[in-house]
Amino acid sequence: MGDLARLPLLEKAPTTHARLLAWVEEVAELTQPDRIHWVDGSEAENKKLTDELVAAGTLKRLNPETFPNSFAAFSDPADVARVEEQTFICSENERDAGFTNNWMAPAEMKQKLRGLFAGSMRGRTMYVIPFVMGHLDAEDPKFGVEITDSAYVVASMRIMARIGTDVLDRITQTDAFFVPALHSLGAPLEAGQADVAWPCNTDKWIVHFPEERSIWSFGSGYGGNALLGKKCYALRIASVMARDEGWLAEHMLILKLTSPEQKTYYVSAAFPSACGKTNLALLDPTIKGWKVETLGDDITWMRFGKEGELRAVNPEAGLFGVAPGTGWGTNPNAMRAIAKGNSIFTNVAMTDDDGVWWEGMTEETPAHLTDWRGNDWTPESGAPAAHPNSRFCTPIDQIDMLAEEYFSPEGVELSAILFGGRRKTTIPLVTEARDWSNGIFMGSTLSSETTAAAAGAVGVVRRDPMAMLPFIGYDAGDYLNHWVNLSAKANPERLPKIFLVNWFRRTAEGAFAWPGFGDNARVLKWAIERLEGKAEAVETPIGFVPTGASIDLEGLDMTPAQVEDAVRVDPAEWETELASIEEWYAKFGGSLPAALLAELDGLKSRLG
Ligand code: GTP
Ligand code: SPV
Ligand code: MN
Repeated sequence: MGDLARLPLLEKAPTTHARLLAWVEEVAELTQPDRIHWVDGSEAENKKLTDELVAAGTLKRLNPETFPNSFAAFSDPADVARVEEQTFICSENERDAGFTNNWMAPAEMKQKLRGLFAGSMRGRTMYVIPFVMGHLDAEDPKFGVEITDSAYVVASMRIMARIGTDVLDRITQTDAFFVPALHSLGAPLEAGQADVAWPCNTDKWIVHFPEERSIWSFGSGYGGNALLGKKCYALRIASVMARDEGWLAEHMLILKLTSPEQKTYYVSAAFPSACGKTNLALLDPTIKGWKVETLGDDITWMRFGKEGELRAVNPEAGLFGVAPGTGWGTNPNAMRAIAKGNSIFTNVAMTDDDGVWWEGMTEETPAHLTDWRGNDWTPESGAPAAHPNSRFCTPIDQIDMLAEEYFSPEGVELSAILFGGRRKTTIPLVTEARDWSNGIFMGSTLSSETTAAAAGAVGVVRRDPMAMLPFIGYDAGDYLNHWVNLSAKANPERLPKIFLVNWFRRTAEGAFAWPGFGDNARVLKWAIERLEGKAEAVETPIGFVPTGASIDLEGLDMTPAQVEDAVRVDPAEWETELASIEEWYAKFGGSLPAALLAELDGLKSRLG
């Protein structure tokens, strides 16, 4: 430790890990914080931090009777979502970032970032958060350390990931590799300068160095930009690790389904941001005898096991869910988890008794609220009271229907994978892929209307391969090749069946063609019955869709003819779709796997 005496800030460091100490020292020298705090993850520490955040005006304490130990935060109105335009993959070679990512040469980017981070923590505390994505007892635990100058980030990371002393001790004892994840709000405080409730910078940079496996995030306090264990590590950096190590890091939920015969099935599903993962993961089935439990709602790490089975784990410890649309009617399991407290809400509306509210939470709209911008709000106000991308951040173990397998580092064997998007037309409610390769094709051509989860236009249809468009940490063609090549490790008998779903199709009158939410259990039931060879289907050029009678409609005000409408494959719509898929595939410039090009040819000839 001799050398460290140079830097009094590091004298009390609770680790002897040389690389970690050197990095913390280097960052402190660059960013010039007033203090360094090593986060232990304890309750006492969390209380102190949240008390300080309340005093600073960043957090509002909610009514302890209705929302115990819970807080609301309100962001700068220009810092409400992920910023894809400012997200970079800085691989050594531009080719390795691929056409779906922004790229800049690493040396040039580092220089730019060093300029931005220089002195960026002045007047603030620099927090050092040791964390692990996945289980501490995993065979090969994936460690990270986030340095941040935001206590809101510390409090949120404590919910979303396993953090603190246990993790740091393991990093130290095993001299482990960790991903250095550096975050600054980019809002230094000069002597005497008053702070604001939500410090941030108009200049935002979310940068990944895949070869170095490091992350630099500047200027934003919003979840996906600032909680670096989540999208930056567990998807972008992890997807690169997964490419190199032979596994998959995916934007997927995991659920467990138990049939009336007490058979269990594990299903994962990839939908783009704000397209229904959390809601499906926490599904409350409307059909008798079927039970759903959850394992994860946003990120899944998958690998083929010793017997060629596909195993999945959730690397996260919390939910960072879209608030609007989450209600007692649509998602009671999420509501019950939230009601237990220990949550942080961001950009929701406040009720007059210090509770929170958002569109869709209750059937009745309160007569008066304070909206997410702090203004008086009534139902006549016109604009939504909560921001469309407002979020709840809640510990996953507060979910009553959490499957016990969540706690097992070995993960669960998947029986089915769903790919899904938000499309008003064209894409049927559900389509079963012809086989595994056809399923990968469905994933690779997945499309969805954009949502408020990312800054930019909403409602524009874009291709979003495996719902990973904003999260693939390398070349998208290489990523699809990786999916295809990994299949060689599979036991063909145990490959999951793949389905394409669309809860968002509209009728000619513009209404949702399918009720969604708890009724999605009826689609899951059909999928499971297909695995068991029990349910009927009709072959179409794009795959197998249910017959009107094969979907269980008991207790639902819907006819088999309406189901047929919801799964209709319209030749004119598919002519347009095929052209759009060909345009999409052309962007890969020859780097697509032959198996997927063959799938495209097959689709073309079947469509005639
Ligand atoms: P991220 O956390 O951004 O990755 O989103 P997500 O994929 O987990 O989406 P989430 O489940 O939070 O749903 C997003 C929005 O879609 C919410 O407003 C939901 O109410 C709505 N939604 C979810 N499932 C359904 C459904 O089956 N039908 C309809 N109509 N809307 C749904
Ligand atoms: C998403 O946008 O897909 C999210 C929210 O899950 S964030 O963590 O902000 O990316
Ligand atoms: Mn997500």
